[in-house]
Amino acid sequence: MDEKLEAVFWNVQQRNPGEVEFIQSVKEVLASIGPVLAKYPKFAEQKIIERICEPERQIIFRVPWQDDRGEVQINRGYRVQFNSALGPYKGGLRFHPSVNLSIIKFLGFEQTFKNALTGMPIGGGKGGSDFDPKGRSDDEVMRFCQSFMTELSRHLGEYTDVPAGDIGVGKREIGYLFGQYKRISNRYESGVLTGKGLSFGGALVRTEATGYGLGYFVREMLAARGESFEGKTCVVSGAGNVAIYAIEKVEQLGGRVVACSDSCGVIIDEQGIDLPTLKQIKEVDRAPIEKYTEIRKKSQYQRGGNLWNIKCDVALPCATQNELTGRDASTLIRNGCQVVAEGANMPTTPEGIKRFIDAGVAYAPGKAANAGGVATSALEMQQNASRDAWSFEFTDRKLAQIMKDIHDRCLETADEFGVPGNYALGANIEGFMRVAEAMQSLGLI
Ligand code: NDP
Ligand code: 2IT
Repeated sequence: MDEKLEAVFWNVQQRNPGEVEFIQSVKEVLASIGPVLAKYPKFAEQKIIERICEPERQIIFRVPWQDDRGEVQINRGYRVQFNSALGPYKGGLRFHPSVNLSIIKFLGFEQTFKNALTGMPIGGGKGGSDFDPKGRSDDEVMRFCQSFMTELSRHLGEYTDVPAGDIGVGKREIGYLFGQYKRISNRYESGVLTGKGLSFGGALVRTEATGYGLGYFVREMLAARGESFEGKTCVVSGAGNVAIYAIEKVEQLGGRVVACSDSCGVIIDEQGIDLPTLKQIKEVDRAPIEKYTEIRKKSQYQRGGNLWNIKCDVALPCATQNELTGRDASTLIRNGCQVVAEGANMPTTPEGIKRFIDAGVAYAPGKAANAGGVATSALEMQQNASRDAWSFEFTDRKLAQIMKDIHDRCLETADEFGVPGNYALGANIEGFMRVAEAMQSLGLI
């Protein structure tokens, strides 16, 4: 890392003790932008980098609610409004027992650059709670969402901060959250949340967007190597929103997904994952993936198994942060994997990334490869603002074009800075420059 950046990074570590994930994400970006400062020293002036590493606002609040037995439960809510140089804060809400300030800050930091890469007018933010929706009834989830939004609503607005889903937050939760916002504000402000149901201002393709976008991005990565999905074997971690629609798109584009996973285990189906079965189990029944083997008799289940041990050409981590380690990367490389693209945020550890890049594997970071979700959220905001509703095909074409543009910009920027083919550096540099340029124009903010 460049000396000036070392000093900034040291300061970030001192100011945010114990925030392991946040510090990891900052380090990854700062380690990439040395060449930008060499070429454009203006970005080191006025402490732009120091400012980018400090969230504009961090909100932490109590979320009291009552469970079905009448017992009072207390969770902690978060919203980190990271950077609004490019537009209103934009980014999802995560409900998962592992949520803490470090995780929300890393997600908000990443989101800032991701949103910049989309080229759309959205700043970066993230929020959530340590609430665990697993095993909770719909009524409990509703009561939790209502209490969460009762506080959060003070900080939102279509021109201020626009949340969406992430782990543990899908259409059901967004519905309850929107209902409570509407009730408190007495405004039908459609653009205040994205990922809404189609009956109350949602947009076609938003459900599929992150996974589909990932598929389009990988199609471009393969094309850049003179290849296509045809005949390629893929593995996808996770079995949630991102994973399911990544599998769907890979299959549509001619690839075969032979394995996926959830937090309990791995499913291997050599004939290709059967999507109707997977959707029924995870989207409708909200059940463990193990159930898949009851329906697809030739598939196998490995409780606690490691998905990255399965031979593949393309690996798509779509579950959670730091799920793919240096050792997993080595296994994938040894097994001939050529392309890795992140549907999740920061799923590959720093050691894993290093091994992929050193081995010449085409590696795309989440902030580029999974940007289709938030980009389609921005399309939903566009439709809400104009009270319009676009067709699936029209929106999907826009999504595919956005992903191609992000892919091409990453490669062009990597070329410009002398690291051809390095998507990670290309994405970090391009995202950083867009945010930094806007911050510079806006004065000392
Ligand atoms: P979901 O809640 O729909 O699915 C998450 C999946 O990952 C589940 O299958 C879950 O298993 C599995 N998982 C395994 N280990 C963990 C763990 N330790 N913590 C949480 N989940 C785990 O979430 P999404 O598909 O929406 O999100 C997946 C990833 O994609 C996240 O990193 C998210 O930040 C990122 N992302 C999401 C976008 C979106 O639009 N939704 C956009 C861009 C990125 P189980 O079923 O057992 O819970
Ligand atoms: O990580 C992400 O980009 C998301 N969870 C989606 C955010 C959004 O506002 O659509």
